[in-house]
Amino acid sequence: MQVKLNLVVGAVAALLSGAAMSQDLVVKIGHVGPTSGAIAHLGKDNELGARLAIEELNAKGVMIGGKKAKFELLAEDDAGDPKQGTAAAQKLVDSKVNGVVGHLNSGTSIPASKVYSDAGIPQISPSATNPKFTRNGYKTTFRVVADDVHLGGTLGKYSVKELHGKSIAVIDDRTAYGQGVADEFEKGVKGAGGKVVGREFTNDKATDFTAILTSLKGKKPDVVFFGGMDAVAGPMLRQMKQLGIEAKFMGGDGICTGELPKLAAGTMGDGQVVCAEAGGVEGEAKKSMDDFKAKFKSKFNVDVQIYAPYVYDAVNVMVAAMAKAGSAEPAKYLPVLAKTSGYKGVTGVISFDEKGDIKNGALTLYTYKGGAREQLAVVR
Ligand code: ABU
Repeated sequence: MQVKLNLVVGAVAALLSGAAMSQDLVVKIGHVGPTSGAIAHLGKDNELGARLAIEELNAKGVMIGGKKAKFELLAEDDAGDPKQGTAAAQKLVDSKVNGVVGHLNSGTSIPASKVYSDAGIPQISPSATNPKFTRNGYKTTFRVVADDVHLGGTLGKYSVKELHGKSIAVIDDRTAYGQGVADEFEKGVKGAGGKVVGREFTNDKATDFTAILTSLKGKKPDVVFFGGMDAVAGPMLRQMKQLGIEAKFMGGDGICTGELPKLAAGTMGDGQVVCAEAGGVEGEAKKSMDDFKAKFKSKFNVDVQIYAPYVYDAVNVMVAAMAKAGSAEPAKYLPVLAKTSGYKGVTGVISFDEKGDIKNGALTLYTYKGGAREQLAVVR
């Protein structure tokens, strides 16, 4: 008798748990960044931002259309390479993801945006800053950071007005990001009445800059701007020191990372480097960013490099739109995502304009002292 009763109880419990499971809604969020290669430290930083958001959302329990959502992260590595970027995008589309956060680089985010657009899948980049990313007319494309027109232009003006640069040299790595931000920097310099005395280029895998630095040294630059990433900027700083080039060194968000002092192997002078993150918070809003960084460190035992908080916000903005739309189906929540307005994230307030760009995006200017990044100013 007791055995029969146990069987019945077990069967009912199994049925109930099966019913509960069938009520759950599995929501797949794709993430893509370079988790291998020279800037793997930045790709991993971004991916951890996504992991943290997903873990918290699952722990909190989010209801979408009356069902409890179970979020799954599908993380892909594009190695910062445009071809691998589109392959990773297609893989995520084939896996029927509900949305994508990424990619990290402009050079991968731009070609991948067509793949997502063709599939009708929303994509939010947390860090791609080339303006072209949101200018292809795709309704699925969003970003939560300021673009290189703002970033490069502001740094160009800063080099003339604040650093009092008289002879400014520009180098870029010929990527979509590096060349684009360097072009905007140059426009900013000229707009502020400054003079660009030389322009050189390298590539994003180069390690020896002796020839271009020697050529620029002859022009006696007091500021050198580099459009590219920290993995190239670090060795470039080392070689500037070896060649006795005493200039200030500037760059965009690609060099403005926690890793830069290590990559430069102690050759950066205090205050020598000035760079900008394509976002930022000030005043009371700074606490949420600081709290995020402390939580990130305690969970993963590593410091935020730069864009993990923006990835975290991008995932949460996407999920907020799903919850509001009552559906994780891309076609249903996309119009709600596009209307995102006044979302309070750890990186500040997020509202999208008609192109999918963040409205009123901020920049944070930094320098480095004693091997640590130090905030100079937040500008809009
Ligand atoms: N924004 C700097 C790094 C990513 C990119 O735009 O390529």
